[in-house]
Amino acid sequence: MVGQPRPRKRVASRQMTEPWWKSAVVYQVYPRSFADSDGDGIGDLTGILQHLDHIARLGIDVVWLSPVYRSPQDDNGYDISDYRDVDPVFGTLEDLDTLIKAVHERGMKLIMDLVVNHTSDEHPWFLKSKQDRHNPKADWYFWRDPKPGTVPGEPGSEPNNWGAVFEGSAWHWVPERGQYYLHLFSVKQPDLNWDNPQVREAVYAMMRWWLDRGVDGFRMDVINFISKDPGLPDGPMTRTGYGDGMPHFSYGPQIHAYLAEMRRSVFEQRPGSYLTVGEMPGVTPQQAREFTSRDRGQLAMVFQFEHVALDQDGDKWTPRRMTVSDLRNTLVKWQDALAEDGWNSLYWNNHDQPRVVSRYGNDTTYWRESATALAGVLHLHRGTPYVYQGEELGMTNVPFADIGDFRDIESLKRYAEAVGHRGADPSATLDTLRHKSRDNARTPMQWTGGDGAGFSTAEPWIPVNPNHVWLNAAAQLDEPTSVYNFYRHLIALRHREPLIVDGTFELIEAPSEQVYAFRRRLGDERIEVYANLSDELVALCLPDSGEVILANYPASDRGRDSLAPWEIRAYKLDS
Ligand code: TEU
Repeated sequence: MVGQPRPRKRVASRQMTEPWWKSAVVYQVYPRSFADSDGDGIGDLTGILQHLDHIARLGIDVVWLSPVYRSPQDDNGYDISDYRDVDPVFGTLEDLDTLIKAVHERGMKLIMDLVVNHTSDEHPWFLKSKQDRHNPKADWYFWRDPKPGTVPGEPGSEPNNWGAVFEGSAWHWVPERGQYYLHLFSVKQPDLNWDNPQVREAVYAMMRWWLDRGVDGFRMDVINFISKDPGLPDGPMTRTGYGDGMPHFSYGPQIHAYLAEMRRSVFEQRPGSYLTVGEMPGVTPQQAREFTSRDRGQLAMVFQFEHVALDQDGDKWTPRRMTVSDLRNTLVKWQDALAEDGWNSLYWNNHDQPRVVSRYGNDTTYWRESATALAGVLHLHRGTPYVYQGEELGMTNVPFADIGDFRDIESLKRYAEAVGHRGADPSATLDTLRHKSRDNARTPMQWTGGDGAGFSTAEPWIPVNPNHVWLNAAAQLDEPTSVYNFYRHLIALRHREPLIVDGTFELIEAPSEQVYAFRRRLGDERIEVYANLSDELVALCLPDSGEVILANYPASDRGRDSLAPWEIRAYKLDS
């Protein structure tokens, strides 16, 4: 399926004054689940190459590749044992060079995932570090003695009370050293000690090496966790029986210093302009503005989490009803906070989030309408939109049959902890996983309605969603009203209308709680967006002039004084 390279022209005038990434749309590929070229049931780099035209045809500017580095795959590649090589499961370094070249030939850019809060416990740095307390890498990770007066290695002797994201304590005992090491995620993901200048320089050198290889930037995994409060104090107790360390590492004392140093050591030396997006759980609008401000320029943008936490109460396993007002208030707050300075990223989905059409939309009766309405709302905001593989088809959550269908370390640990240790009801626990498991995002990309969804000729590493028989790329490419063509139209619109990139944002007060309406304005032009985010028809007055530039219902069905369930309409008007 590799076609001829298709160099594309871009609006040149504005790009001279703005960084290019402000008018870009990014597509995230999760390589394990995108396309399997060699029939082992696992996606790979050649599979991505073979389907690159799917991404190019959508109008995408940047491909973000989730990790393909050498890795024991404890957390599907977010546990890296060699930053300068490709894991054999995905191919070779040459395959990656070929992919980078093919991406560039199509007028697109490629950014890599940078996972440097932690390495794998199989990384040579860690293997060295754990040997004893005096080796040259002894201080490259967080090593601490057991709590005084306790039995080393026994529960209760951990250096502090922090829990790990993937269950249990954040500390692991290593008899060789007679010490614990810190792992905020799995036990196979030890945290790097960024307070050691050698660690920082090793990371920067690796980043320069990738830029030399031709990559155009980085998505930086939990980059706000790299600076920890010295002393690593206990955190407030949570329902898990462990303390929450977030207050002591999510915005640590050196975070600005380290990101500024990274900017100087890696990016400022070069003539190009790079897309850097920092994944930052817990980041506030004010902090995001500091990280992305024009003056500091530490990062191009950050991924915040507030709008994807509205259906949970504290932790992700405790559900709460999301309301349209919550969603609107959150999105508006972020638009306002970064209006004058800084820049937003815009996303519904990624490899960690359940599918948005199942989560905030209606994936049965109004599947197409809600998938397109949510897409339209997001893409017409100010910021850089991200599309996660399959989102452009309206892919849904997955009816996982039992725990044997899940693969994600987080889901498996959660189940073992809840059912195995706490005696929770297995079927209730499974139900929570069906709603919130990261595996919802990780089932194979649905290319066709055939066996294996066109993803693989072998049995895929994780089951295919049964709805691939009707929900797939082949069924949507030539169907004008498909979710895919709606995304294509949205991306083209952004590239055509400077006001979607640069225009100001303001909320339009709507008569119904279920309607989200907003205005974008630039010079004497404006766009008004009206979206009904509910299953009910709502009455409201819509503009009686202007051009409808976006709609998900046919013209013949559009009323002037109402919006049908999940209807979205955008008007272009002269002020
Ligand atoms: O995720 C960081 C993170 O804190 C969360 O998104 C987390 O994975 C999820 O919400 C748990 O409920 C990043 C990566 O995106 C994720 O895939 C990795 O597992 C994690 O870091 C560790 O590298």
